[in-house]
Amino acid sequence: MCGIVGAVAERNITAILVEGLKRLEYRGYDSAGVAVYTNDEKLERLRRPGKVSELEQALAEEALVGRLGIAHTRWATHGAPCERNAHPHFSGDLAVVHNGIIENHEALREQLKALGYVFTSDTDTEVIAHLLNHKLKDLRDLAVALKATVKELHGAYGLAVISAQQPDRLVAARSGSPLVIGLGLGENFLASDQLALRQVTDRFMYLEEGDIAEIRRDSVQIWDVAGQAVERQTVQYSDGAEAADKGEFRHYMLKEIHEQPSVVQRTLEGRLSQNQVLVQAFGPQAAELFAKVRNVQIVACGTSYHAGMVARYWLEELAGIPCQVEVASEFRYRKVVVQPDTLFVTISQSGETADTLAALRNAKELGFLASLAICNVGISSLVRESDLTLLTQAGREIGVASTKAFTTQLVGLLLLTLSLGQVRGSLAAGVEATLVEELRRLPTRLGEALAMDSTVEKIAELFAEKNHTLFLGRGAQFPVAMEGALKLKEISYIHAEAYPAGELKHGPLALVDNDMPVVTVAPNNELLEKLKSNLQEVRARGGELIVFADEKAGMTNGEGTHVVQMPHIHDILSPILYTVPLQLLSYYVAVLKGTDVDQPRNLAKSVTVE
Ligand code: HGA
Repeated sequence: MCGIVGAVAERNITAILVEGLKRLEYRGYDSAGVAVYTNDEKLERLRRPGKVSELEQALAEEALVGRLGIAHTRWATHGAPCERNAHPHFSGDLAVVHNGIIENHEALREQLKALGYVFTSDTDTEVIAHLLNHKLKDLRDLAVALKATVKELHGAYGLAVISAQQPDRLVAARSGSPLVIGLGLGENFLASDQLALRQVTDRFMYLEEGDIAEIRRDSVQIWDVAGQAVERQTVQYSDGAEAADKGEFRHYMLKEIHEQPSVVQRTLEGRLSQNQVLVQAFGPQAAELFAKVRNVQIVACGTSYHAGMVARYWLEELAGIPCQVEVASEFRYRKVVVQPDTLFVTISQSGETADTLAALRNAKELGFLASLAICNVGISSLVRESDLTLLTQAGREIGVASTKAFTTQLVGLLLLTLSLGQVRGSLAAGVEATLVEELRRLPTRLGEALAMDSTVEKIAELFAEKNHTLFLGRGAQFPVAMEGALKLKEISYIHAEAYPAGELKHGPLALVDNDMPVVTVAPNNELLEKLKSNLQEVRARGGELIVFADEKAGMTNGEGTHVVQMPHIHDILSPILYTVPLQLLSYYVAVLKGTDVDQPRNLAKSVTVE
């Protein structure tokens, strides 16, 4: 996703802007640009496709020196990645950088053309520049004109604007795409992520949804969505409060489990409109390609494979698209028959997973319609080599056992499902709007699930002396059970197996006795009654049950049955929520067993060998 950096100061700000862009490089981008109000009192810009280092090289040859500027790394959604489409976009003597998607850009473009504006890019962003320019003619003040402009924008945006007419300020607007103001002494900054500004300040003010800000060298003024002047709290970071710090947590894994509400929120940012998923979030070609998709083939390894298995239930149920999921190490060596118009989807945290990458390379020879990577690292091989990308925003994951990467992958896959359903017209009316609303509430639900931390810690004691465990789930909870079993194996070294609950009597029931705890996830769906019968089968054989059940499922503690009540959630999103207690369970069992939680034996974080 793209990055924004801005500065208003007494000193030359170009190097600060470039350094800020470099710090955002890890998010992935395809071009970079900077606009500066120079000491010659002119608004000038430089843009380059490719890396920030290429922009830096261009600046070394053609210096832009000034005290006010904005800069951007673009990840194209509208228009190819090239210099002409790179930000900043100009209209007269104002410059705009934008993160997000303007859905009504076509209608606005027509209106603005009729007013005589000439477009020089294919981006949705350029309409913002011209619309603002138009509003400024009457309204004169940059912040006032920006307020009027955003009223006409549908979609998601984080915006930064400068103008040669008012060169003492930069103005910004946030809706669906984050922005933070960095506070300095006699200078102030703006960025889409505070990481970009850590070299110049440790004091930050986060803009809230709908906020407009006017940032001058020695003042910051903010108006909320209703146009009221507001104060936003200043947050000070002490040194060492970086992502690579465990903070208050004993292990990275626990910290990363607890980060899930915020990283899920970040993964959604800029990708939802009022009631729809913004399809272009997958890339400029996404809408056109998605319209042709008739099948989906997902290929991944380990935890990412489990995410793919959940997605299969979603894609077939919601989008009506047949979907196959396979582990990459099998897929790459198999003679595969490819159905016409199949989208090839890879999932990988690092984007360097050797088997997944090899499968993608093979797939290019096999006649797939297009390839899509769901990945956490924007500069990875998988992203570079795929036609379309959705970057999860999990941030750096240090614990070897994946947690926040998994839940953000699930969010990405649900966005994919809704996008495919939307473009192909196969989603039932109202379903997308409901699920978009539920996705917005998901970070809060995840917070509620995390509040059960100490309950799960107690339950973990049941496992301390055990050597084997069964995980059961039905429907989309079956892959969740698989992921729960994998987590327990990875970090506690307890043997764990996952089964679809209906398979119990076809074999694994023979293993059940009072030495084999059985873990089950039980959302309140149409499979609940069937699941309850399966649990009776376990109890009848003396098996101890640990059930994570919807608060409305009517399940209570009994002899040998430990029920943990989960907050109620829409059935489609339940795999994401029910993952959390299983992560906590494996974590606390591992702590009790005294294993090396963050670096379990024999495992590596990024599996770059076959
Ligand atoms: N829609 C704009 C900005 C894209 C963006 O936010 N990417 O993450 C464009 O295509 O230029």
